[in-house]
Amino acid sequence: MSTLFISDIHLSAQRPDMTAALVRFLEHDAPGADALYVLGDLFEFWIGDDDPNPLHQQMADAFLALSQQNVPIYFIHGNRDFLLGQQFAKRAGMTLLGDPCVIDLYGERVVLSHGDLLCTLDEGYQKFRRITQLKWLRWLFLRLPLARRQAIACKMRGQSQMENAHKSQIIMDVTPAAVDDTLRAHDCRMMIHGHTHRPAIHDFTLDGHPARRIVLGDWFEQGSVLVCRPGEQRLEMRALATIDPAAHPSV
Ligand code: OKV
Ligand code: MN
Repeated sequence: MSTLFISDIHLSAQRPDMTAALVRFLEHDAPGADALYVLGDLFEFWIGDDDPNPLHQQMADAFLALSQQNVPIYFIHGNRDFLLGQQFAKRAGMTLLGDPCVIDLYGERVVLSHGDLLCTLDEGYQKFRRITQLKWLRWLFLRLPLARRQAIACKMRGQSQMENAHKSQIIMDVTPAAVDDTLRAHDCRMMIHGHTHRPAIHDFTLDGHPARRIVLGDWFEQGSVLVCRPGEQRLEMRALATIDPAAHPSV
């Protein structure tokens, strides 16, 4: 009896080690779970479900195989893969959820989010989000030829990287008041999110009641998985590559 949560894998063709680690997780760790939740930024970028990137098909196959073993898979968009649509979700056997959303986790109300909405001090990012959330602009972007979308997206990523280099850690972390407000608004005492890449379990007090915020980690150095069982939540690590001794003979 366990429910699994992952986020911020940031899959791309540049990191086959992370792709391999996730596929291994989907094949060996996730079967038998009650559910798998992917809380955003599964992919490093996403410019439309019609992108013929072979990595997308590989991941759709891997997720679909898990869903066919009767593990329901839920996906919340991240700030990088917010354009991932119903077409890909269907191919991957995933159900798309809104951000934030509330689930019943073994009898406890838990609010799930990617976490970018909680970073209210990052004005540059929140402006980017407001613009790219505009329905008509998305509609327009998705109707551009793939090569145009690729060029625009590449330029936007380069620009964003330069901006983030000058932002402080505090600006890029969640605002405590936004966490409190979200918990209150959804009548929850527990939240699970990703985005900040600072895996931790934060226990605090909200309106006189014990509250818990669990932050998932990224998969750059090692895999990060939250394993939940009734009344228990554990953040676990997964090695990216198991070293094959045959490939590295000792002298
Ligand atoms: C994702 C981020 C690039 C951050 C563009 C409308 C517009 C969507 C888009 C293009 C970029 C996603 C889809 C990407 C996240 C970046 C840079 C910063 C902070 C438009 C709708 F405006 F051009 F019309 N995009 N891509 N960033 O490359 O995946 O999260 S992306
Ligand atoms: Mn993110």
